[in-house]
Amino acid sequence: MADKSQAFPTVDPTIIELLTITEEDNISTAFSRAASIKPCPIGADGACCKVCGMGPCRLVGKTTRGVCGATLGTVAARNLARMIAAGGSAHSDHGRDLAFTLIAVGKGEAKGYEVKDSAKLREVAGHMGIPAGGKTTGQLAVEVGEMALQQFGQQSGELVYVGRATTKRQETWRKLGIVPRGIDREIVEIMHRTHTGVDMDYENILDHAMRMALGDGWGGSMLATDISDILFGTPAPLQSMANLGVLKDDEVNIIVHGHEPTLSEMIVVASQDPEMVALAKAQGAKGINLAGICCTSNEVLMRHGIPPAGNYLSQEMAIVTGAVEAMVVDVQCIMQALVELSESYHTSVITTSHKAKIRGAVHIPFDEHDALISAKNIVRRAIENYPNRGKTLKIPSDTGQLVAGFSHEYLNYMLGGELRGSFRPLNDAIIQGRIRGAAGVVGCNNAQVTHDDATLNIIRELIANDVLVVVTGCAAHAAAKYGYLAPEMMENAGKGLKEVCEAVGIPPVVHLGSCVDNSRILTVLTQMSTEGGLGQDIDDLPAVGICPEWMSEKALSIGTYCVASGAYVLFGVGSPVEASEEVTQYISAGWESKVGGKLEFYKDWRDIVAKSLEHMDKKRAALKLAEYDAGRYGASGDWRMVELEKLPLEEKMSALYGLPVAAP
Ligand code: MSK
Repeated sequence: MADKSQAFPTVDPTIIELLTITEEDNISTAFSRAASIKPCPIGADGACCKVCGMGPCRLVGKTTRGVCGATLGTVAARNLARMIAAGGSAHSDHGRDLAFTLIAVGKGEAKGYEVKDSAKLREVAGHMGIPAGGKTTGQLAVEVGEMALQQFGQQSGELVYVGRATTKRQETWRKLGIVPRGIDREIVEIMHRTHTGVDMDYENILDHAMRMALGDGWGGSMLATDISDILFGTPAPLQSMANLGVLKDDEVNIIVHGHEPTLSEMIVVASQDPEMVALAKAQGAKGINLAGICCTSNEVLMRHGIPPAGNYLSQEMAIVTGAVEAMVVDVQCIMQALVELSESYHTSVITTSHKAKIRGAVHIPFDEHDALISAKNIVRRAIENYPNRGKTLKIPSDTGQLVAGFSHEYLNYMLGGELRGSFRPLNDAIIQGRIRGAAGVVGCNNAQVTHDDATLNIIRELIANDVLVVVTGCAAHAAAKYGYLAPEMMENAGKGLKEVCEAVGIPPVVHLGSCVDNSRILTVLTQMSTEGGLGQDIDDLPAVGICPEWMSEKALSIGTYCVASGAYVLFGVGSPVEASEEVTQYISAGWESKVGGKLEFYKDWRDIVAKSLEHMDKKRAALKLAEYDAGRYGASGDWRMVELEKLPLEEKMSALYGLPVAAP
């Protein structure tokens, strides 16, 4: 699995700079540990069964069955299903906590929070079938929050958001019996089915994994996104910067890291509080600088422009700069190594969730009923740590300019206008061939492959081939660090895509948010399907989902719900079911025959690009669209206007409006 072809384990110059320091000082990092830990090939490929005490059974060589007789297909399917369940449970538990916060806000029991987007609250109430007429915002917030909570414990029927999928998609799910009944129920059922001696049919296990993952994508994650928008505001475009160069040498640097926006929203408020700023100045700092890592970073970037200091593999490096007073973590993607590393520096690692403690870290429990007080305690602790900084700081200078804050709602406004949101111009551009197709490039960093390398190569190649790219999670940070989210990146786009981006005013790589915000991609794809001209469902679209550097189990849940929703999904790094040919075939051709989407793994990013473009062209042909031609466009729009401006008036009017040119 390991990719040792590059001179450095990353292409990020800030990390290369800091790794020379950690290597000289013999400080352990994820990069050094990855170089010395050889992943177990049996576990990595899905051939190790440890669901009972008779094993672990390693199904390699002549051993084709476990002690109980489980086949390689059953073992690989069980392992994959459990990973998907763990990933989906993380997203969904995040959504559940937000539902509790929404109810508390509605009841006036969460001081400091408010409903920031009441229009979205009413829209979500509509999706849930809750009448909004005559109700106060508080009443509606409670009802929406309670309905959201009910979705987790529902035992029968269908999740209410299933109705947001296309009619055809809903029929497909019903025919296959994979409509999720309740978010928690499907997760529990995976754990039951994969207990020893229960489900031993790999197809049956994996089909249930789709059902469970749909409960994530069209349940827990979609609820998390919706409630975050209701409480903290639906994102709209804003500018910021990315990478470790956003840390300041003369300010108190606080990094928020993890996934949930509830705490980080209040840290934003606390860090701007005049009392806190005065306290920072009294300690000799010029102010308080907030930055982010991982998806908490995406949440505060999308709504406040708080700059990302980096993605998953940057978390230790931020501490190595010596300039971070506090790293405040909530849940998911936090390295245990942060605490030991912080002992070599002055950084205070502060855990805040009862679900995610690290031995040796400072724990300041966060209570959303008393949020600002918790947030101020955290910020105060960071400020008090400022005088403990070492004399030498190692803040790299690199930053990337970015535009973020695109939501499904905002894309509607940009494409269709404020009074009549529409995806028509996007669909038309795809139909004409100005845009060849669309790709979601999402997901993590993985220390077993070169950091950011595959993600950047894939994005660069796709936009050069006129593919509109949307990004989320750590892939979005990768894009941001190297300027891929800046409007200037249009210059690297194919001519057709460039014309559309110029006309609409979007960059060719559009940041849609955090991991749970992959649910925005489902909404976008569904609207493209129903807008007209591109078939009837997601599996008709010339679109793909790509996770170049997956690491987290959440990525597998995202990939699976996208497949079950009809998308072709391609992962990099390596396959967790590599050992089983039948499972590998089933999640590709087998799933495609049932739901139209398929899941495949390719170690080389070039294969991912080639397969993606091939798929888009195949879907274009099936839709009977014009064959994609890279040279067809690029002579209209601004360029055409420049040429037209040189013509005499009559000829110009003729060219523009077809008016006859008067005879000489
Ligand atoms: S943070 S799940 S490393 S994208 Fe959402 Fe990044 Fe993957 Fe965590």
